[in-house]
Amino acid sequence: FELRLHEQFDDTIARDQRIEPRDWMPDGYRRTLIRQIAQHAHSEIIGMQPEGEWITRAPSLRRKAILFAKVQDEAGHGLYLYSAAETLGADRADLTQRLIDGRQKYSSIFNYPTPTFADVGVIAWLVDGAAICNQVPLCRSSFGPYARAMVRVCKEESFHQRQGYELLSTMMRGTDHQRATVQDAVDRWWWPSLMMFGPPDGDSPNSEQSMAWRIKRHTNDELRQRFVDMTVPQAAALGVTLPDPELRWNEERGRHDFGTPDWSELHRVITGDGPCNTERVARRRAAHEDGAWVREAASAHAATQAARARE
Ligand code: FAQ
Repeated sequence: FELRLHEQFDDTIARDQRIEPRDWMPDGYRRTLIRQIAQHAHSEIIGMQPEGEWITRAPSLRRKAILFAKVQDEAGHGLYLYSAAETLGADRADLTQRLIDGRQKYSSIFNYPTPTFADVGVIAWLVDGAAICNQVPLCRSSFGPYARAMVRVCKEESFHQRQGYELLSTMMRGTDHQRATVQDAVDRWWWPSLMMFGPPDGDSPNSEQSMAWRIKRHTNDELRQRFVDMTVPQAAALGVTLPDPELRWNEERGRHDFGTPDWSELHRVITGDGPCNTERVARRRAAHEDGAWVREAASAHAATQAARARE
């Protein structure tokens, strides 16, 4: 019987149709999805911190309102993603506990500091830009709830990216100091943004199986290349330099050649030793502990409501 179910699953994948929560699926498929979706959700939630630090210091009410809305969108993305993980049988409280105990990962990119307001613009331009490159193909991911969550997330991230570009183009039309601040931020974020796509294909243990299951649609290196090709003309239009002496157009390939990120840095950041790992997780843990009374009150209220409904 299980063999028949497995055949049905393989057939659904081969016909490029969606697997839904009610459908039978191999344990490995479920585990891989819970891992990726949980890491993705954690990234959105931890990702509120680097930019969130600028909400009280944004230089105008307009910039403050925009930043508030962006950070709030990220909270929303985290919540859709935790809901998608719940459809696979994961428990949200358990996922949060795993994050704050350091047993589950989140994106390396959010372990870098944001010392200037230009970082806010560069995160939106490069980090949201990389997120869009990575996530647009996930709208066709084989698991229905994940793919559908990605549609709205990508739309909102397109707004984020454009506002970042607009912020940076305003600063680039400003003073020499503002231009230098933008360039400095680009220099710091460029390589970490390339690392967001994950290790190189030869070193990516999950890619082959995730591609076969059509969870992932492209390899890490394919998406990294796509991001470079998309970003180079945008950098030129802004008037900033990307800090890679090997970056050049390759006429034959019809793509850009670029240098190799420092993979030992990615490894260090993923394993907890990035510039802000301790601070980010400590802050998430403190927020979780500070919110305990809200969860208790909400559960007590729900229990009272349920008891009333039974009366
Ligand atoms: N950071 O075999 P692979 C955002 C881990 S966007 C940390 O290649 P896979 C929006 C990987 O999980 C950021 N860990 O793995 C936003 C695996 O770990 P495990 C989030 C990384 O899954 C913008 C191991 O290394 N986006 O939040 C990283 O096939 C602005 C081996 O790697 C997503 O999560 C990394 N960079 O490919 C928010 C997108 N790279 O558990 C706020 C969905 C790899 O086996 C502000 N995820 N690892 O020990 C994916 O597309 C994939 O999971 C990849 C990794 C491409 C990230």
